[in-house]
Amino acid sequence: MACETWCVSEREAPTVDQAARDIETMEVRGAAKIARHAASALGRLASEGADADELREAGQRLIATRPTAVSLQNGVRYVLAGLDDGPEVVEARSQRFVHDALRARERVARNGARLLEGVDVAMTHCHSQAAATSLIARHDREPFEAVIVLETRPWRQGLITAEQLADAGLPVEFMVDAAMGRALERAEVAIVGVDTIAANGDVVNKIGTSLVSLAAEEADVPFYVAGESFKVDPGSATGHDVEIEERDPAEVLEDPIAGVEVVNPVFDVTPADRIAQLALEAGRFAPEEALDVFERSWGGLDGA
Ligand code: RI2
Repeated sequence: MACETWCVSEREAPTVDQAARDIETMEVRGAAKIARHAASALGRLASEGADADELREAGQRLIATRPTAVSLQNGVRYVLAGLDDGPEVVEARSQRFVHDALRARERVARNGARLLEGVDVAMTHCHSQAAATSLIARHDREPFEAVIVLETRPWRQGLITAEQLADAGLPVEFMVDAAMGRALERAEVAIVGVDTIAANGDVVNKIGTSLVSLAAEEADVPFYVAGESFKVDPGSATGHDVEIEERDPAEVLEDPIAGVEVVNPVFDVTPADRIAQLALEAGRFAPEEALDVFERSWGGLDGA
């Protein structure tokens, strides 16, 4: 399978072991990209003649790599829904998932850009392709005066966003996370991506997102979320039902200090009532509508 179908890099689709390592180490990261990477690996395994048990086991191995982003589970489930029909169908579903996921991302960017119409200064947190491409699409039509990017400890994914936006010609200001209140004295909107949307519309995203939404509420600034609807988890009634991944303390503090326990939760929950609107591939919605959109767009996920 070549890059145009899965588009993580110029390489061939990864083996399951390689994909699992890439995702665990965050070599490949971002909720949508990890889903495409896992789906591609399953497609490759199917093309190599694996049987149903091997494919099921590979799916479990891939899902276990990162527990929070439901996109990963949804991608794997979508592909493996073809198991009873044989490996050719599994391979075809892998290609279809990657294709549809990439098309969804383009549509999210168009809808995200619409949310940002008329805004001079926007702000974002972490690195989300859905949020970044929304900002770029909006800037292409109507240039921003500034886009403020928060650093996003501990991995500093804000740097990836800053570079991506600057490469696309956007005027970027880079600030540490603790400056978010100050940034919101100028920013007219905040827009972020999402790892998981709960059934009630709560959003689980990179640690610090909930604080951004709270600061935005305090500053009377609309808080928007952009993402593909395969990030909806119908099994989580609220965001607090979603498992929050805790990663290696060394990501926060390289040299341990005796008597100090470092805790590294990497996601948090933003309640639906703090989210002005969601940009999904099907349009712009209230957060509570996301479950319906998921069922309409990815209904085959369960049954097939
Ligand atoms: P896209 C990322 O998680 C961030 O939390 C980001 O907002 C979210 O995935 C969605 O990213 P991580 O993999 O799918 O950096 O929009 O932990 O690219």
